[in-house]
Amino acid sequence: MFHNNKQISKQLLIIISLIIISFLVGCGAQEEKRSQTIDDEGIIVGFSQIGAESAWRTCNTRSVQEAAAERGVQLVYDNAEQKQENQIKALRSFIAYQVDVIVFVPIVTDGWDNVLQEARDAGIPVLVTDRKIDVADPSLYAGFIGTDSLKEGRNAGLFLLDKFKNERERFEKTGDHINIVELFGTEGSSVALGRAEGFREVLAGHPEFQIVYSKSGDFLRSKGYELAVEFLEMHNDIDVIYSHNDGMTLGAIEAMEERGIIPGTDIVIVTIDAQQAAIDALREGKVNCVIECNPKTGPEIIKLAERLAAGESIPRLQYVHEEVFYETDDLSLIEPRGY
Ligand code: GZL
Ligand code: ZN
Repeated sequence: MFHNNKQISKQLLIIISLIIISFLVGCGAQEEKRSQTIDDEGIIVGFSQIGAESAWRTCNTRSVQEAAAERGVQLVYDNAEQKQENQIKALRSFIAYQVDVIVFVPIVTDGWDNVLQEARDAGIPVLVTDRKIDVADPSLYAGFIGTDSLKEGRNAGLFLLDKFKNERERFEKTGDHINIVELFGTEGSSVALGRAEGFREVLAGHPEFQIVYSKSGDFLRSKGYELAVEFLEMHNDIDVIYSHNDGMTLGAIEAMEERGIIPGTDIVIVTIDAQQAAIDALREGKVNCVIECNPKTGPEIIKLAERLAAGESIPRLQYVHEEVFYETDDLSLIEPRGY
């Protein structure tokens, strides 16, 4: 009897171990299949976008979405509706979801250290795009790709130096300044800070220029209109409007025209982004200089994300190509802008 029992338990042991082995092998195969399907389906990228505050922004979002679709990259997109706390929540959800790469447009420069530390602890590389960040440990993100806002600001200043090159003597005789209004972008954003800094740097050696009004319109057309109503009440001797984006410029033009002020003639206007409506205004003589800020960075961004997902390193700092359009150019040569 005992012998039989022993025999049965031996057979039973063999059967159970066969079941366990087949399960493990199956599971392994299962594991293999799952990683196979991820490879087939492409990498997963968490994309945290600021919002949809301007034509530039919506074009930038479209560019990333289209590039991801073309490359078979799964994009988990979040629109933060202009709130940093929403971006931080989005990054945390990407970490929980274990995306392969995080791509984000930091609305402002500060406040990202903790969440980027969490991404690093989770082993998820981070690509910063469009706007820059200030973090104590720069190794918390892999690199930046975007536009050079300092250069955009300098180009705005250089245009004014040329436009008003004969005004220096008048100023020295009469002390009568060239009065500038600045429509500032989002407070604390690297692009507004860069555009302001580059502009002031170029005008520094030219006391004939003075900035008599500078306020944030948050890159919004509606706020550009409101600020124009205010500064046109406050000043009747404005010579220039320097606007950090076309959206705010278009709002200001509306307020000027309501008051019979001729944009581009009574007041010189320099604006940044180069969305179609600004090029149209340049052609109509309503603005005098349009500085391009290139939103179509999607293909570059996705390629960099794929390199990060493959464990490669990427350039720390990458600027995309940008033009400047002047009233004196042959404006018929400008291609349709697509935003
Ligand atoms: C610039 C980008 C700015 C645009 C605005 O790189 O961050 O934000 O100039 C947009 O139109 O809202
Ligand atoms: Zn000068």
